[in-house]
Amino acid sequence: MDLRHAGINLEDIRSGKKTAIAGALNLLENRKPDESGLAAELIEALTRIARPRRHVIGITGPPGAGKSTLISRLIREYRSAGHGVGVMAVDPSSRRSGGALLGDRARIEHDPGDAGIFIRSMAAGRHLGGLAWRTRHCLTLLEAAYDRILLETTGVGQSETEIEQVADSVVYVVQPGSGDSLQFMKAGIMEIPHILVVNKADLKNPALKAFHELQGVAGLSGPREDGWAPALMRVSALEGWGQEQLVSALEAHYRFLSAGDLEKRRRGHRIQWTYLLFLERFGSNGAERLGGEERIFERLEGLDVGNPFKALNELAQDVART
Ligand SMILES: Nc1nc2c(ncn2[C@@H]2O[C@H](COP(=O)(O)OP(=O)(O)O)[C@@H](O)[C@H]2O)c(=O)[nH]1
Ligand SMILES: [Mg+2]
Repeated sequence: MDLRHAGINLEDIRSGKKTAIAGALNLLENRKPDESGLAAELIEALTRIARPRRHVIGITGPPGAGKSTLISRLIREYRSAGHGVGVMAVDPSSRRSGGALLGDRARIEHDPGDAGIFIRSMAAGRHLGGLAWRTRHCLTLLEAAYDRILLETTGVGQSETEIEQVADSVVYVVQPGSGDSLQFMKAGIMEIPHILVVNKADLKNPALKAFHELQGVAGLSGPREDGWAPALMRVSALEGWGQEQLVSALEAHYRFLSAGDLEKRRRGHRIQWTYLLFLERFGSNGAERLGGEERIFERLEGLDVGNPFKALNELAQDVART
């Protein structure tokens, strides 16, 4: 079976036809990497037609910090600047109950009739373990159809480092009045976000306090290894102010990356992705047969990882030779 027979139309995907994108997403989400070559073929084709000026933006932070509300604001900013926007929201399966400061979960607001937006929610719980490569497959699809791609993940545990492995730029949304974020920052995650947003600045004092504390942490942690100076700002996603500043900071970071390490960073992401596919297919036994994680990454450094499935085949041959 080929893509056309599977009902996949690349032209329609590229031009943002929602039914075409939804169909391709279903194919990518439901197929395991070792099932037929169809998903591999689709990824290959999508990689070829990826938008050259695309920007993949990860938005993370604790539950209730206002990420979805902020994304609704970003969508409006990007749409009025003429960008197409693809959004993927990975929801943790268990909802933490609100409290006055948290409130209820907001939906991402958008005009469903707008052809320039696509929003997909994924429950993290349903896909335990497989989430990592599924996220990448779906992002690759959005990268073919839109030039601004937003990925919402909840910043608990592993997800900060995970988002670092898929996004060009990482935004951390701070929940004022919760010590959590600060603890995270102090624990060394400061290296991950390129932009720190204290949301709910309409709440005045708690937001100001969080802002000043973060300024302190940023001052202490010194310059980042990559030379980027993290941007720190206050916004109110609810009242709708500050998001222009966030967009400017994101554009500045994209220019910074484009002039430097963007391609290198994306290649690193694909190496990571190939490794995840490898683990899915061969498990930790397979990894041991090839001499362990570090050796596999060394091997991947030398391979063309433009299409992770092709690189995976190379590794599969290595395994067959052991
Ligand atoms: N006061 C205030 N509340 C906000 C703001 N942004 C979001 N909220 C509220 O915080 C709650 C959680 O927002 P949501 O966007 O779902 O947070 P997420 O879990 O990080 O995606 C909702 O009740 C929002 O209305 C803000 O800027 N100010
Ligand atoms: Mg949310």
